[in-house]
Amino acid sequence: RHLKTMEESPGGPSQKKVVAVVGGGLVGALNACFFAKRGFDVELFETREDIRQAKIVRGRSINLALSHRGRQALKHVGMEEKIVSQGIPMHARMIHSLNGKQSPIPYGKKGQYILSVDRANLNKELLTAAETYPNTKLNFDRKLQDWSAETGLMTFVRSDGSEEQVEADLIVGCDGAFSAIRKQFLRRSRFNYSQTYIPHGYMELTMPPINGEFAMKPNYLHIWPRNTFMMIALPNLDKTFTCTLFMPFEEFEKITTGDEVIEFFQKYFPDAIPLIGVDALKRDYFRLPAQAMVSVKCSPYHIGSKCVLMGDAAHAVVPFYGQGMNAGFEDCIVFDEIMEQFNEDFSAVLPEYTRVRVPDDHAIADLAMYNYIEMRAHVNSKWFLFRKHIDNLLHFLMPKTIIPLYTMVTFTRTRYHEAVARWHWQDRVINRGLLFSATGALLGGSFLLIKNPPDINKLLVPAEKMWSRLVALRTS
Ligand code: FAD
Ligand code: EGU
Repeated sequence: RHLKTMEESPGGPSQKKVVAVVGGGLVGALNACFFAKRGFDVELFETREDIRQAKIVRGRSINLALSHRGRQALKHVGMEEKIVSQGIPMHARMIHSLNGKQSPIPYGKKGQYILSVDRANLNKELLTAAETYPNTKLNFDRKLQDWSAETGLMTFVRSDGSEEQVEADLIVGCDGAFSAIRKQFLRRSRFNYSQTYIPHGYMELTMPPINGEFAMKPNYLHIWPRNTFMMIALPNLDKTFTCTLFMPFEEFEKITTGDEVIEFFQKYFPDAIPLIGVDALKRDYFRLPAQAMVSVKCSPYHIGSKCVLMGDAAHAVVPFYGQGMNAGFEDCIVFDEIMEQFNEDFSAVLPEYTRVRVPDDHAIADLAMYNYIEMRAHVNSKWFLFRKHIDNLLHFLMPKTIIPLYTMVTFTRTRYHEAVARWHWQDRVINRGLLFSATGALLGGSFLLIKNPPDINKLLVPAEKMWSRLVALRTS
């Protein structure tokens, strides 16, 4: 089948419209399934060669945490079971302290877990699923160079330098954080756009299996929280772990020799050295430069009834909530629900999509950035454990009133902006509770002290001790 243009498909009553999905990454491939399921003629365009045929795939991050929102989207196109069966459940985080101690903190109740999934595998499965619809065509080696918001005409270039012009009824921009589709939005009036690079970069390192088994406990998201420095490890199906080291670029640049790498790991992640291997660590650290992380917010997400942005093209978030892909997948459900509601009338669907989705995507972008700042500022392993235990305790005491923020984000489809609002509300409830208890304690304590005054010297020493303990908690 060749590419349809407007002239060739006059759009009679039985003629379905042509939807061009630009970008065949995670969100583009999933979106192709959503539109194909609705019966549209779907044309997907992707810069790269077909990753299912490519020998080496070098993309961003090898594995991802898939949670409820992402799973729900997969379920809509009948892909949930397949993907889940190829993922590794992570029931808890495993916090690695500097002294090598490991402490698990469950994500929730017994059945609540997130999954570690292989990005390349997920992408391949979604492309294959899209291709099984007879009304979908995948076009690889097609890089969108430019398009016109006036005519809707897109220009693609191929690796041999040839150009191709394509027209569609709807253009869906799923071409990632540096979206070429978005460029035309930027030229228009009343388009809001912000982009922020954070000072941190990331680098991926591998922990191979030991005697054919995982080097660490597999069903956990392993975390080494060290304030400015942080490492996270997710399990892979081949029994390796992929470790992601997060650190300011200027710190990456300070390390220039293999010995300095080992010295650095000795200081901050000593327990990881034998698991990665001294030689592998020295080699892999210099294999690729550290990668940048960007946060992008914009609005509106659409131009007329012609074009809409989804996934990272609409909202790149920093990876400190494990929600980038999950939010992009949820975009697809939200769009689909609005398509249902407005009878697939693009001129009504697109503005409604912007109206509904922008506040939620902006909320998750803000949350991820907030968590980045919070972790960098003062999250060491003790503080992380302490905070999560407090969260869990309050939830245990008042299960209906206090729900941890990450629970709403990770295990429900509570709209992101509502989760944030609820979180602020809960904070006020907790603070009032604390104020109330403190007032009670103060009044009660004063009463007791007046009744039987203690020896002041006995009190001072414990108070000093308590202070040094609190300081240790914040800084060690
Ligand atoms: P992309 O995956 O970037 O895909 C865009 C596609 O468009 C690519 O295939 C690209 O080749 C193609 N393309 C680009 N330009 C053009 C063009 N001009 N013409 C045609 N095609 C084009 N998210 C989670 O949910 N959980 C996690 O645990 C998680 N961890 C992460 C860890 C790190 C270190 C990073 C950086 C991100 C993480 N994310 C995570 C976020 C996640 O990777 C992204 O949100 C997700 O990949 C977005 O998918 P996408 O399809 O919108 O964009
Ligand atoms: C970062 C990089 C722990 C994969 C945020 C938690 C992440 C992931 C957390 C990466 C953290 C941070 C949450 C999940 C997840 C936690 C979460 C972060 C997956 C608040 C492949 N984060 N990530 N929060 O709660 O909600 O365990 O690269 F260290 S999964 Cl930064 Cl749930």
